[in-house]
Amino acid sequence: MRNLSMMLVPALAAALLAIAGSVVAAEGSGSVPPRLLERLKAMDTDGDGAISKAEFLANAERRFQQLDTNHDDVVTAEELRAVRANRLP
Ligand SMILES: [Ca+2]
Repeated sequence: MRNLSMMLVPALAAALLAIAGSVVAAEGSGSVPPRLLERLKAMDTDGDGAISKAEFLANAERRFQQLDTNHDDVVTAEELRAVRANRLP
């Protein structure tokens, strides 16, 4: 469960940014790291400049499916380590 909490931190940060203002507004502030901004833009699938609950949940589902490599509907520490090990620096 501890590892799942680590995964949720970036997702919650993205949700809070979406609630605080639109993606466009965040881009103009200069305070959002470019990588996070790109992730927010990718979540905004309808391109309206904001992340709806449906867009947020769809992104979370995609991320979960990517992490759950054996598709047993559970993400284990081993699966998280494998994903991290395969990331490029
Ligand atoms: Ca949107």
